[in-house]
Amino acid sequence: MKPGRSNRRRFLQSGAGLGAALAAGAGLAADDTKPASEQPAPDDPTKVQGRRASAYGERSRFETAVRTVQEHNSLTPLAAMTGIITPNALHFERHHAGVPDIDPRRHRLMIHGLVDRPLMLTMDDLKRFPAVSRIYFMECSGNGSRRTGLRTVQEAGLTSCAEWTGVNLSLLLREAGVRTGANWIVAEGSDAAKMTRSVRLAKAMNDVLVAYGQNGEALRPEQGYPVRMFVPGWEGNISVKWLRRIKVVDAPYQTREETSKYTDLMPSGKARQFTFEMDPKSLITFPSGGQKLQGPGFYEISGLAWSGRGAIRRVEVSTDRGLTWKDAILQEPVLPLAYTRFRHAWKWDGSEVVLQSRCTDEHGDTQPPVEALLKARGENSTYHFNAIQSWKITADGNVENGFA
Ligand SMILES: Nc1nc2c(c(=O)[nH]1)N[C@H]1C(S)=C(S)[C@@H](COP(=O)(O)O)O[C@H]1N2
Ligand SMILES: [Mo]
Repeated sequence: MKPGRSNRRRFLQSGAGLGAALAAGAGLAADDTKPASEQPAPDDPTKVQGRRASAYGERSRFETAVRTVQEHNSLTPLAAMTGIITPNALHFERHHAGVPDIDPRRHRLMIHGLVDRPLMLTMDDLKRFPAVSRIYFMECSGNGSRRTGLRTVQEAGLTSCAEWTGVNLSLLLREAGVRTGANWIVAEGSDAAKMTRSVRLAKAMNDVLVAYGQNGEALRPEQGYPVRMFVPGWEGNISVKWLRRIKVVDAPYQTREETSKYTDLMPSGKARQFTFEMDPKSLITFPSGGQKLQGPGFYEISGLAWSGRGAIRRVEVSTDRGLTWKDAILQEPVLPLAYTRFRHAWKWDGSEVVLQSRCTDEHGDTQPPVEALLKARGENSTYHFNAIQSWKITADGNVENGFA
């Protein structure tokens, strides 16, 4: 028999199972004490007029994935994501002083310092410049730094990927006229944290965006409405939200966020500073911690890979705790500094296994095993944790932290 046919038969069998499940839910009576959103769906949707169009859309009431909200941040539910784009309502958040409430009509972006023509831009001014849209991941440098592994992939959800729209910072800097002697810029936010970070001029002139659009609509307030700086591939902290000022300067400003925070104390006792680029990282999102496999058989292992230095070239998957590795399929598009979705066909034999993924970027940089990373970085550094993650699947199908 052709493999295609046996697959088809298997799908038909599971289809029959699905039908049975639907039938079991059939005949649920409407309950007048509950709002419409809690009523059972009609047994036969072809027999009832659907609801009316709505002014601003919402997902199906049966979809329940949400961000994990913590004190100063929220985590994207990576296991529920399809493809490479994070919907705006589920983009991770990291706020040092909450989400400010900003009226875009009163917001200004000032560009000054070592420039010939200082600028004071309204949002309307900004939107008159030629715009660009590009897809980029973002990751907080503190993401997934639990050295003893993850219980769920959402614990490493301080990362998301979106299409960002705005003006190339290089264009604004050319408009202002950068003077000789300028080597860095300093960007400042208008939240109560007044987040301030220094960026090398070379990067600012290369691919940094002054972004006001996110996945086809205005930035969400959580992501920096009405305008943020977006620094592709670099640690999330540097993408200053609620951007109000860019000063062109000769040297970095040594702000709190680049001295006491966002530096990595190494075993030598010296700290690494300005560790801007995010290292290559991958996460298997299915199967992942907290999920349960319904018995042996075919599964598509799937996950996300990214690198702050360029495009992902290869993702390997191991189903035997790193003894052997196989190349996963990279789902198009494979874009630089964006998520790459990988997929790997796998047949689970029902025995206890440990799944791992390892990505390599276009420069040949790859992910280290946890032990190697800890040896190199020591005990005091927690940022930029990109070690290989492990998921253990127990014989009864439970997916757990595979750290050993
Ligand atoms: N003004 C301002 N910008 C900021 C922050 C902040 O608290 N204030 N947090 C930073 C950090 S630590 C990260 S990881 C990213 C998070 O961006 P997001 O909330 O859009 O995911 O924004 C950065 N930009
Ligand atoms: Mo961050």
